[in-house]
Amino acid sequence: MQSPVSSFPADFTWGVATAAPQIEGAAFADGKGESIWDRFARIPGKVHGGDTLDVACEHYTRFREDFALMRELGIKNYRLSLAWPRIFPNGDGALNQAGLDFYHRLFDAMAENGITPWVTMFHWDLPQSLEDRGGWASRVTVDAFATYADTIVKAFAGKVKHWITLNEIRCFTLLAYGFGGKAPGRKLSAAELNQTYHHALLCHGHGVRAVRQFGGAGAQVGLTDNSDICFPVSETEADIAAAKAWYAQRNEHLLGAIYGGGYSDAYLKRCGADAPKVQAGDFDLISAPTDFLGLNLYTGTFVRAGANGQPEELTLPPAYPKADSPWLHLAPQVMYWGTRLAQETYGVKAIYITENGCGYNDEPVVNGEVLDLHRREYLRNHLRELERAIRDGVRVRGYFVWSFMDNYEWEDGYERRFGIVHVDFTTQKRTPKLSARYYSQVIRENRIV
Ligand code: GCO
Repeated sequence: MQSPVSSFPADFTWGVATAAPQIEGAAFADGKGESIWDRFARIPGKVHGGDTLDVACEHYTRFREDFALMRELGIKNYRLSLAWPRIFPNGDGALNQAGLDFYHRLFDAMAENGITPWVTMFHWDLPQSLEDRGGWASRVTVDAFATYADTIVKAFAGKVKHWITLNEIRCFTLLAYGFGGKAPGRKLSAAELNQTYHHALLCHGHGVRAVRQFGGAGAQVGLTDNSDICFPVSETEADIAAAKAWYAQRNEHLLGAIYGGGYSDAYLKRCGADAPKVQAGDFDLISAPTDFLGLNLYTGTFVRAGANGQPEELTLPPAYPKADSPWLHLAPQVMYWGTRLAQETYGVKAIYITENGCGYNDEPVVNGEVLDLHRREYLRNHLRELERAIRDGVRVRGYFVWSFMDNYEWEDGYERRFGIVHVDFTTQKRTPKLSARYYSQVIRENRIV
């Protein structure tokens, strides 16, 4: 029986994603400055096995091989990030031309393989020199980012038309300066932490401004956010209303501020004396229109209408299925609700799933194969929910798998593998997994197979 022709829009963008610090290696080559993750990884106990970014996937020298493999797999869109410390070793001040030259080589090699770059300006690898001057708690970082953004957009405007300003503000602020589990591993006061969010929003605004000023005709720009996502326990009116209320409140300080043109009264009331300090003109920058919203969707929270009419979060039972990443509970409906709530709450013009995938301490290569059926099923089930959202009118324009290849999974080091391509970190041999072959077919047929 012919399977139902479920298909995605004809111009749907299929891609894969990585990030400079997680794959490049060459952590100190050709003038690159130290990043906060280079420093943090060397603090005993912070990263699994003491793994550092020094070698990673050696993408710095193996990028031509990697792009040839992407072409073989039929991948035509690639989300990567630029390493700020490779271009400004101290974050500001002297420019390192060798850093710009490396990324020119990268974009040229992508073009030779028919691959369109989608470039994230910042993916957590803050130059250590800026951290030494206050990091995200200091407005010095905002001024430095403005110059960095101008520099890279001017340099690459002829080769890059799709820009993402920042990757996951929560991860480099709340998790890094609040809980302290990510670099630089600090624990600031509530007021200081709220100020890091504001500085991040300002940098997002500078990224948008730089693309509008120097990006050239047809350039597009947006933020990639790991919004707090929830889904109604049952798809009843009451539970859906509870989910909408929960979602709006939990994202009020980031997406709410950007799309709302400022902090809501409710948020400012909740912050009280710890509210961010805002300067005149800040929100003209922060809330400038963007072309799309990037969403990194992995999992979410179950919410229902509580007895008192307030949203009630439900705690997952210990046996609830999850990947090897302890936070990654398997809930494919995150793709439906994560996109639908964003569109209904903020009216976003277009949505790209800039990351979706699963981390496992994967199986070894056996007879030249890695039968990651768990990852294949994850992709298939999540794409089904994404397709449902599109059918229901959500303006989803593309999807990027996290990740093209196994790489440095931050504090989980190299043990946790998210790639559809296996990397042997001893030999650097790449082996497409079963999930890569599956994804190739999805791209080729533009439908869930
Ligand atoms: C993130 C980052 C990626 C991670 C991936 C798996 O979303 O945390 O963008 O760098 O590696 O999401 O955790």
